[in-house]
Parts: sequence; structure tokens; C-alpha cells
Amino acid sequence: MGVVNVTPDSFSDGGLYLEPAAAVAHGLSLAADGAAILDVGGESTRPGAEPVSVEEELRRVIPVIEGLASADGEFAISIDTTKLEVARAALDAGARMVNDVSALRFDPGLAGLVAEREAGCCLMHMLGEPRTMQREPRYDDVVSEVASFLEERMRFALAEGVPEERIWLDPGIGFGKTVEHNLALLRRLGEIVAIGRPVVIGASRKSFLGAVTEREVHDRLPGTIAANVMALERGAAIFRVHDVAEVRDALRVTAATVGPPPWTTPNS
Ligand code: PMM
Repeated sequence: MGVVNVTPDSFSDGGLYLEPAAAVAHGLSLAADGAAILDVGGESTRPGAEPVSVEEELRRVIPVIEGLASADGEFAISIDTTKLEVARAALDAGARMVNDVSALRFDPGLAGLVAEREAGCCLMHMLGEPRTMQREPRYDDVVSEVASFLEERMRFALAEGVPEERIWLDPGIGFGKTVEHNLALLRRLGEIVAIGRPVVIGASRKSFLGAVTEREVHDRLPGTIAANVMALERGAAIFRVHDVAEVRDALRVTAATVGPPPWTTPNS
């Protein structure tokens, strides 16, 4: 899964692809590098970020989704949003799945839309909301609490009519977690995989990698590769990354050695 952030303020690529044409070109180059899914987002979820209006988010993402969909490539488009209106317009424009970092908490109506439109959805764990999530996050046992949260959100989605086979789960690396919490989630990722749905991992360039390696955001590719290789080895199925070509090579070598992930992506 390649990241296409159409935001002025995302932590590693904010402002680079604000023009629709630049974002579309970037997405197509990630697809050419081997991304099976392009995840288009118009609201930064970096710690402390302020929310964006529906109108602004629509203005950012819809032309990009239309542009990518009209390219008719070998990839699926996912919309990274927590908002019903944005998800609806994105599905109308050609997206096939909704990546909701609030796991259908911020806009519970989103579940009905996903069900009705037969879309896929990724449910991600976050402690609270982006504005406050990094203020001293605490857990008794982060892995079992994240697993219980994801099971509960999955039950909610099922009750709203989303079939199990369209649900993916994500432990939410960096979303209300200390460095230790993130490392524990990666170390014990098998406990999230054991829930029985494909697991998405979003470790790309994140600050816990900077804490471990003492590297700035654009020098975290080796750390990103290590985290994704470990995640594949522990059963993750979808890898949300900025550097598709490099991570894909690493994952291919890993999969050739330890076997493929237990689940397939839309185009594999
Ligand atoms: N991380 C970010 C945004 N969206 N979605 C999922 N499912 N998982 C993630 O880990 C995730 C996400 C923030 O990272 P970015 O600013 O690099 O997009």
C-alpha cells in the first residue's frame, strides 16, 4: 500500500503533493514501483494535528482519486478518512476501500456506507484523537488492549452489515503509543494476526524508528524496511509505506524465505 498524502502538514511528505497533478503522478509512480493499493489522504493525522473541514478534505482528495481512477491501472484506491461525506465522494470517484484511523468511531455512519457500497475497510487502533493522542499514552498491556479494541470495532462493523471478508485490522503504530508500545506491538504482532483478519502495518518513517536509530524522517528507510520485514515474518499482510520500491524488494526476499503473508491483497 503506497501513501499518497494530499496535505500541507503530514510529517514526512506534507506539502509535496498538494497539486492534484503532482499527487496523481506520485501515485502512479508508486503503482509502477509495485503498490497494489494507493492510499489517498487529505487530513494529516500527525500528533497534534488540527482537524480539516469536509469541504477542504474533499477539495484535496477527490481530483486525485478521479485522476488515479481514470488511469485505469493495476491498483485499488483506498481513501484515508474518518468522515462519511469524504468516504462517500471518494467511493463515487473510484475508491474501493475506506481506511479509517478512527475505526468507525468518529463517524459511526461510515459503517453503513461501507456495507451498502460493498467496500473494504481498514479499522485502525488509535488512543483518543490525533490532537491529544501522544500526551502520555498509557496501557496496562498495550498488545492485549489493542487486540480487544480491534475485536470490538470489528463486532461493530459486522453488526452494521460489513462482511468479515472485507475487514482489515491495523494496530496503529504511532497513534497514542510510546516507542516501547510500538516495539511491543511489532514484537507481538502475532497476537493481532490471531484475531483472524488481514493485518495492515503502518510503520513507514515513523518517529519510533527515529528514536531507535537517531535518524531524521528522510533517513529512516533502513528502519522502515526492518520493521516491515519483521511484520511480514509475524504475519502482517498489507504494508503501508512511502518508499514502495525499496520495501517491496525487502518483502519479496522475506516472503521467498519464510513464505508469503497468509492473506492476499486485492490485486495479488
Ligand atoms: N498512518 C498514518 C496515516 N494513516 N492508516 C493506517 N491504516 N495505518 C497507519 O499506520 C497510518 C494510516 C500516518 O502516517 P503518514 O502521515 O505517513 O500518512
